Amino acid sequence: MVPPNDFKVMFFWIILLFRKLALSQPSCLGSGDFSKENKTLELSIMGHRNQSGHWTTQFLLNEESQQSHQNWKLDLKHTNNQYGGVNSFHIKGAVILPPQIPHDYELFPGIGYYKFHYGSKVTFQEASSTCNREGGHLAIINSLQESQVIKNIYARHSEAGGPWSFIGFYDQNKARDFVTIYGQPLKETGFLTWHTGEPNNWGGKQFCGCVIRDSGLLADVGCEDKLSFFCEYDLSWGSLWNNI
Ligand SMILES: [Ca+2]
Repeated sequence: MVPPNDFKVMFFWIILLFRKLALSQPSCLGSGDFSKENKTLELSIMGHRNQSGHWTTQFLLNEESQQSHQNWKLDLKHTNNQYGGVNSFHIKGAVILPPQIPHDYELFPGIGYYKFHYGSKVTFQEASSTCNREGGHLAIINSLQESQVIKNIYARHSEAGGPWSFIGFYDQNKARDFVTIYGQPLKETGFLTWHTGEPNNWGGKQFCGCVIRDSGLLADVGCEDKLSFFCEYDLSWGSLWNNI
């Protein structure tokens, strides 16, 4: 069948195929740590206009891996803009598969899973990498309740843990604008209570974040200091959306 002259069909497709996809850690921390797994991603997009003049764009995402797909999360956002006489329709989406829950993280219902690394002292980057290897991330405090959890865990190991422990925020631009390891301004996390006199940028080189044992409150410390640290396995992983 020959389509009529005014019936134009456009067809295009894109397939993106990644094998042994490397899942990077937050780029804001430099090279970070990489975990490798066999994973295949396919994305196909097809657009056409039918005989009644309706444009249809269909897209299909297929993801295969050995990872469990339980508790996956789908986020879709769309916008419709007009600028300079050009109309644009924009769709942004994310499929989030949480890592396996680390077996040695302690659950505090409604708040999160945590592990306190108090036995060995490492730098901020090493602490972040260790948390990532375990399937978690450096802890981010989002509420007073969560700060109390951190403080209570700390109290169990107060001597071994030392007076300061890294958590997941830092001075991104060395301009006193602290953000989480995911780039969220610290003032938007839901908990921003500094220890008395902090942040003081002692010695002019305190660009990473910590929690203080005795108060459970926040302070700045040197990124190359060697400290204990708190890892967290987030219940929602909702903050990952900010990376899209
Ligand atoms: Ca300080």
